Amino acid sequence: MSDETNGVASYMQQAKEQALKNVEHIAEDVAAGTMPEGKLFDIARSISDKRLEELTVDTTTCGYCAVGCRFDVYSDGNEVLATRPANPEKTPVNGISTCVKGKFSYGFVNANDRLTKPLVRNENGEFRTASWDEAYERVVEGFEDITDNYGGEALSVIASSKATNEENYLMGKFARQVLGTNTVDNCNRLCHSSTVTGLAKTFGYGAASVSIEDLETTDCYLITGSNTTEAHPVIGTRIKQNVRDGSDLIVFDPREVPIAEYATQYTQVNPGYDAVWINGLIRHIIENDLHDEAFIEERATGFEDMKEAVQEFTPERVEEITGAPAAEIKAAAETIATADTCVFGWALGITEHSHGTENVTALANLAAITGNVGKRGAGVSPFRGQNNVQGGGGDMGPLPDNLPGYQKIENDDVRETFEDAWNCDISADRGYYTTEMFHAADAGELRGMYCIGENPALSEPGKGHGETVLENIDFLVVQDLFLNETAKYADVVLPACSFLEKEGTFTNTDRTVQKVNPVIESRGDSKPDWVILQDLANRLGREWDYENTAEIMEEIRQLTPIYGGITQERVEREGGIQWPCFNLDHPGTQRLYTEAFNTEDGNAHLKPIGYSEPMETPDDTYPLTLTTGRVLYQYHTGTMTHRDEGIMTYNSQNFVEINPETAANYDIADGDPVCIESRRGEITVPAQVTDRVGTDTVFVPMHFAENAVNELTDAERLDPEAKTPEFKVSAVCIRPVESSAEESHKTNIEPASGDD
Ligand SMILES: Nc1nc2c(c(=O)[nH]1)N[C@H]1C(S)=C(S)[C@@H](COP(=O)(O)OP(=O)(O)OC[C@H]3O[C@@H](n4cnc5c(=O)[nH]c(N)nc54)[C@H](O)[C@@H]3O)O[C@H]1N2
Ligand SMILES: Nc1nc2c(c(=O)[nH]1)N[C@H]1C(S)=C(S)[C@@H](COP(=O)(O)OP(=O)(O)OC[C@H]3O[C@@H](n4cnc5c(=O)[nH]c(N)nc54)[C@H](O)[C@@H]3O)O[C@H]1N2
Ligand code: SF4
Ligand SMILES: [Mo]
Repeated sequence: MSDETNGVASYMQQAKEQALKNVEHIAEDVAAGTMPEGKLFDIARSISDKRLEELTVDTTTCGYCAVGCRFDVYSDGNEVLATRPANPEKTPVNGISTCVKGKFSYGFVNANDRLTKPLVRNENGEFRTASWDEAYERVVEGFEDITDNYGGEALSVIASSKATNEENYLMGKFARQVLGTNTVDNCNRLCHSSTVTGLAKTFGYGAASVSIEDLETTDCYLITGSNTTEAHPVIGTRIKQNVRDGSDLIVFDPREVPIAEYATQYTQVNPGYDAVWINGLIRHIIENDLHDEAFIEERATGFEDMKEAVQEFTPERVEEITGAPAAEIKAAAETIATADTCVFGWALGITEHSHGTENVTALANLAAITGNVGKRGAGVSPFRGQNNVQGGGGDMGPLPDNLPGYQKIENDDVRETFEDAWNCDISADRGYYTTEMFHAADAGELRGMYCIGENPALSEPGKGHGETVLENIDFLVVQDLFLNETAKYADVVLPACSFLEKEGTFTNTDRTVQKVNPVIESRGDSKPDWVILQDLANRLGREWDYENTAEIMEEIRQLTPIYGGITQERVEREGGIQWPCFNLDHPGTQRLYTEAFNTEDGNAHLKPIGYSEPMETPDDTYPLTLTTGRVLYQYHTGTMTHRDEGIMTYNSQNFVEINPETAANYDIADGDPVCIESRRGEITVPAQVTDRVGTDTVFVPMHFAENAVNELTDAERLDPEAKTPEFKVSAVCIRPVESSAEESHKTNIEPASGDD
């Protein structure tokens, strides 16, 4: 074995020992306790098979979630052989930590079915491989056909939050300049768009105000609707360490997710009533004079109206509606209001609702009235989702209503700036949001779609509806690593490079822009997204001549004030820069709102939030509430993680979490197949009987194409402002598969007693 191989093996051994002592975090637990040992030593062995001089080591940023871990990747140019902690100066967010996905989940890179050549349909409607030339010609014909007959506005682009900032900037530019449409959106719509709308109108920026440092040092956390240890593992670790050192952790969640096990207070709530209990906390704080009067006086407007709106939410009423005991409402309110500093952390349990914007606004109200914004250890911390949804999905402006840097499309000066820079007309009317695109296509208003690095056939609500639309749309181009479920409906499929094969930047959940570097060669004939976009733009009559992604970042910098000081060279040199960074001498902004909020008058705008409930509530026929989400080992629609053998050893099939009492009532045992039915459809999956969920709630993950949970969710129920779907609430009934639907409805009305 070479020294290098010994080094890797010994690192793996250290990780294992460390985890066995149970002092680090879940990722190490996984590395030691649950990853197949063979896998670890495969890596060591595969390195020993190589000659040391054939190996390369590069630092890059993880392409899974928005924590933004950086690490060194060892490769032979072809395969990812191992990842190891990088020089801490280059890893401002994660230090030496990573989770199981960043560490191991690279089986997808060289999967046999990785797309390596473009595909087009033959005369029989089947895919055949094609040259890039032919594929580009087909795309040009398809887009031009629609533009000629219906105008550019009949075309749409779904941009990819997996891709880099530079690529997403070009996706927005391509939609507006090349196709002539404002209908360009991305997965933020299914995710945190209600965070963006809620925070933009209260504090100004649709982003976390805090830094990782605040998350490590605060005296108190309110974490709600975030399965932090599974979805943002490295942040979960930081929180657990700080709690171990004495800070308070309050968790409100319908499921007792792993972070709740570390909580100083865990309160189980019914899904869909968050604004109610948050208002309850606010009321109790004001009632007991625990609010920060000086902060409100100096830095906020709207306090009186907001105070008036929360009056109805007495602890007793909150208990009745949400299931959270009145005493726990009071206790949480008092802990938060008396802590020196508090961080409010949330994710999709707050946002994926028909009133997600109201939930977020209520949280912003709570943060402001307790004076917990704009100081060290305090602030709002939405944990963003995809690796680059903050940057690529938001900051870069592939959005129907915003140009880069959240500059509003309806603002004449903004449009003029971009019309001059891009030499095109831009309509002042916003385009369709992703969730609206599918309805617009249904109505014949959208005729073509260019879907880049997203899998809406599985990830959009109401799977059946989404698939029908994709099947019927006149022209669909899919640009991806794989022939995913969406690509199956495409007219042309273009093979893209993954983050491991290209250069650019990602922006993580605390606004840190970090460098992405190619660590292996591109697969087959695949190309980076920015190269494909440039080739197509030029074939469609534009003159793009970017030689590299640094040049694209330079254009972004000129047009986007919050990125005004960001260059790739600076990002690489400084390890990471947090926006806003207004010019080349600006150091970046670790913490937002220290002096003023980003509103016209510089104040936080408190908003009155009244009663809200889900658009679909349980009834006799559908008596349970289904909530959906994630597990640690899997990622989204599985395109990447399902191709990793090690990952699949641990979690390879769908399941439904059912409370033991509920399971007993329906005569369901652990592992039994259970049919779950909603007004949209039904799926059958094995039961996982667990008291993690309450008796009226069931949970199914979103990661599996077979028996996909989005058969059950609804494309119609959307947040009125953000248009986020109500993924976290659907009324369902369940039955063991043997019984018929009719019997089950009977059972649901009068569940069999558990004592039988
Ligand atoms: N392993 C893994 N990590 C990921 C991803 C992945 O697919 N796999 N995806 C990434 C992406 S894009 C995103 S957006 C994030 C998502 O990160 P999370 O939002 O943490 O992930 P979810 O599993 O959707 O978890 C939602 C949480 O909300 C709770 N919840 C459900 N309904 C309600 C409710 O009505 N109210 C409240 N208060 N809570 C509720 C659930 O019990 C769960 O704890 O994860 C990112 N990280
Ligand atoms: N029921 C339910 N549904 C949900 C959710 C939920 O909680 N419950 N969550 C929603 C949320 S928050 C999200 S973010 C969405 C996620 O939904 P999607 O974004 O549709 O899911 P992914 O599986 O991440 O799809 C990303 C695609 O990009 C490809 N890809 C990866 N890297 C690149 C690249 O560099 N370039 C290109 N061109 N392609 C690339 C992958 O192969 C994959 O096909 O799902 C949403 N759907
Ligand atoms: S926590 Fe997120 S960014 Fe870090 S290694 Fe895991 S998936 Fe990657
Ligand atoms: Mo997401």
